[in-house]
Amino acid sequence: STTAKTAAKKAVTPKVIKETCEPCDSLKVAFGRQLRYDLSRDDQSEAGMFHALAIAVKEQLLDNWRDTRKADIQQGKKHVAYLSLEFLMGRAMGNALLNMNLTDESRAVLNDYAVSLEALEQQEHDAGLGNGGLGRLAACFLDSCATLDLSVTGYGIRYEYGMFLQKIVDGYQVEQPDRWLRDGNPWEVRVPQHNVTVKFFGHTHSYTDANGRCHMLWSDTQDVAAVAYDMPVPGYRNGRVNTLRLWKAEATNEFDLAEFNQGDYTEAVAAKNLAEQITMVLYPNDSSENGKELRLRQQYFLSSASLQDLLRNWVGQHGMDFSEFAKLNAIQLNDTHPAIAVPELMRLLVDVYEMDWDPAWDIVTHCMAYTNHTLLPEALERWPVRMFQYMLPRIMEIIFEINARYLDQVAHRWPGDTAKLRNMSIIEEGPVPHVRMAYLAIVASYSVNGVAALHTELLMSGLFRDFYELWPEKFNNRTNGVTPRRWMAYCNPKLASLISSKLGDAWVTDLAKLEGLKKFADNRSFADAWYKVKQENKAELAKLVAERCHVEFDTAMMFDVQVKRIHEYKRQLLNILHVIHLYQRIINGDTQGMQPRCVLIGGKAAPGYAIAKLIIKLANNVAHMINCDPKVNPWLRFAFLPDYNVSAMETICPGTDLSEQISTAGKEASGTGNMKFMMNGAMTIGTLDGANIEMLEQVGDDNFFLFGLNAKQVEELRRHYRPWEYISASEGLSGVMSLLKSGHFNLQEPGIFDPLVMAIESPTDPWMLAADFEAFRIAQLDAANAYQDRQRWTAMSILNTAASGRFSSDFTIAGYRDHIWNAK
Ligand code: 4GP
Repeated sequence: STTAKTAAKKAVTPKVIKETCEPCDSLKVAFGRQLRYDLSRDDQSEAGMFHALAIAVKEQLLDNWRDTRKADIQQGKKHVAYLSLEFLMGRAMGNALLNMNLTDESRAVLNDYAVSLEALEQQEHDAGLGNGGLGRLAACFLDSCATLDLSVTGYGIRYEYGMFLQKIVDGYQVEQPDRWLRDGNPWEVRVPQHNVTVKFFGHTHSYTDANGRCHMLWSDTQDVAAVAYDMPVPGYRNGRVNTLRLWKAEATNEFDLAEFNQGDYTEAVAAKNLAEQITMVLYPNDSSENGKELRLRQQYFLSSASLQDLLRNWVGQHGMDFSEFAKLNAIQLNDTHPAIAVPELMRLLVDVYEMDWDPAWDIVTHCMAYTNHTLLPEALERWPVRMFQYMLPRIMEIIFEINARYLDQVAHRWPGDTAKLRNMSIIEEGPVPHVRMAYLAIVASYSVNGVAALHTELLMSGLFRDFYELWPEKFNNRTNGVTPRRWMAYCNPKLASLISSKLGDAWVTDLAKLEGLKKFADNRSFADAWYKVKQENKAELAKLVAERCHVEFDTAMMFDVQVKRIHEYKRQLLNILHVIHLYQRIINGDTQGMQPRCVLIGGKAAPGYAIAKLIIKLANNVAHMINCDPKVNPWLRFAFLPDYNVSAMETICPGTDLSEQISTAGKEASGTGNMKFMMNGAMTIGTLDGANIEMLEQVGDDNFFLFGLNAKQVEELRRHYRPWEYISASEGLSGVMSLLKSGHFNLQEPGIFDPLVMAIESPTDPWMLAADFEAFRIAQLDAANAYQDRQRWTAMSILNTAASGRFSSDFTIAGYRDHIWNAK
C-alpha cells in the first residue's frame, strides 16, 4: 500500500540509500544506456550522442561532487563565494574529459559507434553567460580554484539567452538571440530544495517589541523564487568537484490563489512571466553600465539568492552563532555588479537573523572583497536613488545608514573638508541623486584589487585616490591569468605533447615549469617540431576562416590576429588603418621585402555602440576590397570572423603568429587574450598597457614588439593633442586617411565612414590613434622582418611560451587564496 511504501521510505535514510546503491556504471555502459533509453533524442544524430556522452560523463563525477561537498563541511574549510553576473564558460565537454582524465576512454567508447569525439564536441552550445574578459576570467578562476583544491562556489545567473550571436550581413553586425538551452543542458542539475525567495518593491515600517528592540519590516513585496541549477566544476585530476550555482527566476506560486478565485486567471499567469523575465537575458554591454531597471533587478536577485543560500548553509551547520562566519567565509565581488550584496548581507543579518548593526557590519567588512576590472568612466555603475527606493526600499535605507556612519569616518579624517565628503559619499548629490556602487563596494570590503600592476597603480593614484589615502591597506594587485588546462592542454594538444616530451606533464598544474623550454629555443630538431605544430595549427585556423568568412588563409603567410570585444580603446581601428596602409603599398607596387600576411579581426560590438559597429563595417568593406583583388592577394588577406566566442578562440590562439594587443596605454585593465596567445607561442605586438607590461618583463624586449605612448605620455599629450600634425608627418597615415576619405571602401554608401575619420582627426580623440600610428607601422615592419627569419621567429615563439608560466590563473588564484581569502 501507499502508506506502507511511504513508511518504508521514511525508515531508510538517504545516507543508507546512497551507501547501499551500486556505484555508477563505466563510461561505456552509461553511454550505451543513455543512448538506448533516452527517447527524447535521435540516438543516431551527433547531437543525440553528444547529449548521451555528457550525461554519462556527468555520472562519472557525481560521487566526487557529493564527496567534495561533504568533506568541505566536515573539514570546516574556508569557503569562498565568487559572485559574478557573468561566467563565460564556453563548452564543458573537452574540459571535463581532460580534467577527469577520460579523454582516451571516451574516444575508445565512441570508436564502437564510428563517431569522433571532436564531432560530438562541436554539438555543444557555448555557455556564453558573459560578455568578455570579466566573464571569462571568472570561468578560468573556477577551474583554478578546483584544481588548487579550494572550496569555492561560483554564484551566477542562468540566463535563458546568453551573449547574442553575431551575424554579418552586408558587412554590418546583426544580433541574434542565443538560445543556448534549447536542446537542454546535460551538465546542469536543478536543485529545487535550495530554492530561496527574493523580494522586490513593497514598503518598510518599523515596530518595537516588548524588549524595546526596534525591528524593520519589509512587506507587501512582490516575491520571486530563485531556483538553483548546479553545474559541476571538476579540478584537474584531484577528485574535487566544485559547484557553479546559477539561479533561475520563477514565480513563487504557479497561481496566485486570490486572483485565481476572482477569475483573474490570466493576470495570475502573467505575473509568472514578469518574474521569469529577471533571468531571461544577459546584458550585452562590455565595460559599460546600463542603468536599466531590469539590470538592477538581476543584480539584486543574484546577490540576495546567493547570500540567503550561504546563510542558510551556515545556520544549518552552526546554528545562529555567527561569530566565526567571517573567518570561514569570503565573498568576492566580481566588479560592482554584485555590490548590492553589501546592503543585502546587512539586511539579512540585522532584519532576518536579528543581529545588532555593529556586529553585522563587522561581519560584512571582514568577508567582502571587491575586484575592479576597468577604469573606463562609463563602466562605473551608478543607480538613481529613486529607482532603489521604489524597487528595494529596505536596501536603500540600509545604504543611507552605511553612508552616514562611513561619512563620520571621513569627516573625522578630514575635518571641515566638505568637498571631500561630497566627493567620497556613496550618494552622489545633484538633481538626480545616485548610488555609487564602486564606493559602496570599497567602503564595505577589506580588500580592493586591480587586475594588473599598472591598473592597480592607476586605481590608487586616480579613480580611487581618496579611498587609497583613507585605507591604503585595503588595496592590492592580483594580475590576471588564464587556465592552462583549457588554453593549452586542451586547445593545443600537439604543442602540449611536444612540451611534455621534454618537460614531462607537470607543467599542466605548475606552469612555471615551462621555463624549462628556454634551453630548447635554439635546439634545431625541437624548433623544427615546434614550427611544424604551429603550421598544423595554422591550417586548422585557416579551415575555420574558410568556413566562416569564405576567405582562404595561406599557412605560408604570417597570421596576424586581433580578437576581443570591439571597443574604441582596444583600437581595432588602428589595426584596420595599418591593413589599409599595406594595401596601399601593394597597390603602389611597393612590395620589396614585404612579408605576406593574413590579418584576422573578430569580436562583438555592444548592440547600442554605434561607432564600434561602424568599425566592424569598415573591417568588412576593407576585407572585401583586399580579398577580391588578385594583385593584392599574394601579399595580403583580411577577414572579419563573425561570432567570435570561447570555442573559436580555442582554434584561433594555437594558430596565431602575431597577437595584436594595441590598446591606448592606461585603458586596458589587464587583458587575458594576450596571455592565451603568448602561452600558445604567438609573438605580441603591443603597447605598454595592462598585463602587456608584465608579459614584456617576463619575456624581454627582444621577444616582444613594443610600440607607442605609455600611459603617462598619453595623459600628458591629451592637453595639447593635434592629430593633424601626426597625420601630415606620416606619409603612411596621410595616404591612408586620403584613401578613406575618398570613399574608396564605400563607393555604394557614401559618407558612412565619416564618423571614424572625424574621430581620428579630432583633437579630443581619447584613443590617440594618429599619435601611435607611425610607431605601430614600424613595429609591424619589425615583426614582418623577424617573421622572415624562420629560425629566429621559432626561437622567439618558444621563448614566449617558456615565459608565460606567470600567467596561469593558478598563480593568480594562489595570490587570492594567500593574500585576500586567507584560505590556505
Ligand atoms: C575586462 C577588462 O577590460 C580586461 O582588461 C580584463 O582583462 C578583464 O576585465 C578581466 O579582468 N573588463 C570587462 C568589463 O570585461 O566588463 O569591465
